[in-house]
Amino acid sequence: MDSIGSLGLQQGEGAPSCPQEGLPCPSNSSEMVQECLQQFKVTGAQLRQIQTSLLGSMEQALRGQVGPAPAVRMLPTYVGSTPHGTEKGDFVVLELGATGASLRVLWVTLTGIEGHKVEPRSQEFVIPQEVMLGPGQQAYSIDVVAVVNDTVGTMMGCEPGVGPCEVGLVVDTGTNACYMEEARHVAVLDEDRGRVCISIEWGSFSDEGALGPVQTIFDHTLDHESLNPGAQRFEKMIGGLYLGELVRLVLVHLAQRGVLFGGHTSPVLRSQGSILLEHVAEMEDPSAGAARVHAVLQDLGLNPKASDAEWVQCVCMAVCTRAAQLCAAALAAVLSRLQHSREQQALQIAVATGGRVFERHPRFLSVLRETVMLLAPNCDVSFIPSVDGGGRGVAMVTAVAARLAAHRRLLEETLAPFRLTREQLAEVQAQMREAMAKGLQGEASSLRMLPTYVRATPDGSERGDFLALDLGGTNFRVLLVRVTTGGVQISSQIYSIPECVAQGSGQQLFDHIVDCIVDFQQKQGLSGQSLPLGFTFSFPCRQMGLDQGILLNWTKGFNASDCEGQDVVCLLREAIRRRQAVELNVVAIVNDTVGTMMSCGYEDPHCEVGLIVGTGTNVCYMEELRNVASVDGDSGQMCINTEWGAFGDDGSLSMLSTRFDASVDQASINPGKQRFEKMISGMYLGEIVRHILLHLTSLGVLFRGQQTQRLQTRDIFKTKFLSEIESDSLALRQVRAILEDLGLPLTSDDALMVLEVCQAVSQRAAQLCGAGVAAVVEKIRENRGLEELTISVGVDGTLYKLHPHFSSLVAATVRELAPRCVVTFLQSEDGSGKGAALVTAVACRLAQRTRI
Ligand code: 0WK
Ligand code: BGC
Repeated sequence: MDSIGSLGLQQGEGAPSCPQEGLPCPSNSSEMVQECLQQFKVTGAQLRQIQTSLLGSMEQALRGQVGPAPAVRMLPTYVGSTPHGTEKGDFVVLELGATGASLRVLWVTLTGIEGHKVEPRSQEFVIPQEVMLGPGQQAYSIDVVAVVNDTVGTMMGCEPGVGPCEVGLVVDTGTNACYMEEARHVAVLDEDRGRVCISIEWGSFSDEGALGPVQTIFDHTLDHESLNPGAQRFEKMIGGLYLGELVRLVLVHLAQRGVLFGGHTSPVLRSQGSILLEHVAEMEDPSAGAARVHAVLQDLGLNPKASDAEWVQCVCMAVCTRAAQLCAAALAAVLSRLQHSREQQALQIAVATGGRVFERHPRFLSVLRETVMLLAPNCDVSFIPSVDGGGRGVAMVTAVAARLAAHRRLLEETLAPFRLTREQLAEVQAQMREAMAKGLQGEASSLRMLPTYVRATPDGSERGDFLALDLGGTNFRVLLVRVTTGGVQISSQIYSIPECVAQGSGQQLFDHIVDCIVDFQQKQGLSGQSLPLGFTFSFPCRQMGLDQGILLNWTKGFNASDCEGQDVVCLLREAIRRRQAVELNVVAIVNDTVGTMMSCGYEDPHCEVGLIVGTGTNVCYMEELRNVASVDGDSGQMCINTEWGAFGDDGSLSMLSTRFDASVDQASINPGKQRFEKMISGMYLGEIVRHILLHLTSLGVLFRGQQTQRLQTRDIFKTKFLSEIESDSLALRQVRAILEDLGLPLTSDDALMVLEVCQAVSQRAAQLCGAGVAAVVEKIRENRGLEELTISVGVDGTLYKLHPHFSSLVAATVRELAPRCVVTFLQSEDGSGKGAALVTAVACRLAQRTRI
């Protein structure tokens, strides 16, 4: 028999049904109370079911899935960051309905100085009933910057020092929580990076399957009699507005069964809402003692016996314990969601708590904490009471929004020079064409357009075993290349060139090279054999023949003495001579661009351009001999090594050069040289990013303005970090991990901005590279007077190969600037060592033919 139902308490009237004289005996009384209290007991399994069901609803709502209305709303709040502690300013905050029918106006001053807090000044205004229930519109002119849910204000009001508060939990009149979700998981938001605060609105959670078993007759009565029957069912089991009412309904129920207060109720006790949260908190407060309970019950017009007071305390405890446990189950669902969205098994997080239930109720937080530890054992949760409810938090939301906007503006200003327009890229293309033409004619030009004496790409008839050296990239390699009818077999060995050797004496460098060759020959069982050798030497050389190349200047961190102006082949041969008992036949010296073109040309005869974007950058291509003033002959072609790395050394790129490029150039071992290379290649992009990060830190935009020793360290920000950070598959958390390994004290906002800096720097590099390739292929098309040119470009280099977007950005820029050229980019598999061997093979074939 459902007593509460049949009593029809709609009007809030509670007439006693059981006759006084028929009062149950004490033992039955306690059973009847126990039976009542039992209804509020929630099992671990039930709490887990609520946790799972709520998590399911949260994820369904995040996916924006239609279908049975998700029980929770998951509302994006557009708060994309938590406080840094650098926020400052004066803010007016309006707080509506925090404590029922009131409006609080606050003046909040944020100093931006850690630990230095200015107490907000505030005033509370009661909202007249007619306004509360009135039309709700009153005309005032205030520049509203942010409208914030109290959970968000609570989360944002957290002292930054205690570690990022990324969950806001309010149990006040009502209850709700918010948390920082990965933006890419929020379907309604078209964002794939960063975070956004989501207001869960879990008050409306009402999954019958999960909640049904823990709802009591009192919950149903309360809901039935509420202003919004059927709605906010979860809130009505937790919120401060309802705890007192639940207790009241239980007390009326027990009183009418003669179990409490001698079977008597009172008009006050029968009045809806007569028991407030404060009453419950007081009556339950062990320090208050029975006397206080008596006093409260007497205020309710009751005449309690000692046992009544104890039972009433038990009822209060039962109702509030359940509320705290249900709240814990919901919070555990949020923690599980955070573990999911951050792919973190173990989660350490701070939860900001706010609301009168936390402030007033003696045990709510401890029951909540214990239950969360049971339901989310892998989460290390610290609960941070919000200092002044939402006020400071709301000001913080506005301040953070203002900080983000200001930082965004400064970031855009800093990166604007890296965002090249089509016009600027077309200008680079035109400038490069002009420099190419001048270089070919031997006129002053930053492009030296060096003849390579490679007149043809392989025709597949090459055969034999060749040694090849590959110097100038990330690795120095010695290779054995076997060219047979079945194709090309390569075995190679990587050797290091220590910085002290690369920047030591030329003799030391070439002796080191010969040592490596000898070591390789021994390992390959080639000792004593004098195989034809092709030398990929990736530095600007003026060649007078295939096996003669004068080093014009070192680049890429090499600076060995007594080499510039020398014939590199001679330097190698002298080193071979110094190392007795070694015989090597140096046949050809080629640039790595040429080696790459030849290597790819062996597979694709359309390959007539070689491009390197690695430690350095450069391009070569097959030019019509008639256009090469420094080489006799008007027919046929010759491969030209443009040495475009030096493009702009005459100042023609100054319109694009930024203060960061200037810093990198000044700190390099060849200031003023290789300006184009220093905007594009792997040796420099990391340094450009580092200088930008230093600048943004000095503006307070990054790392809370804290300059770190690590970031001041040259070359600490490797270019490979750009490729890693920009990889689409990397969640922001992994970006943070890379930066944390660098000892940078960063927030997720910082990680997002570092990502944008990397994107801007690598995009400019790829576009400039694309503008250069467009100039070269357009030159070839015009050379051949073609309407449309189909051509392949052989490419090598770590940056081009490993960066997630570089190659597609280069191709897109070429399509944009050379629409009449159909360009295929072929990534070289075997490096230019194979190309050097093929050049040697062609030379040997041609030499043999002349000998016959
Ligand atoms: C691999 C080639 C080598 C070239 C290098 C450039 O075999 O000749 O110098 O690519 O790329 P890096 O190693 O500088 O990234
Ligand atoms: C060198 C070129 C080389 C390029 C790519 C530049 O620094 O000057 O000769 O082709 O790097 O390795």
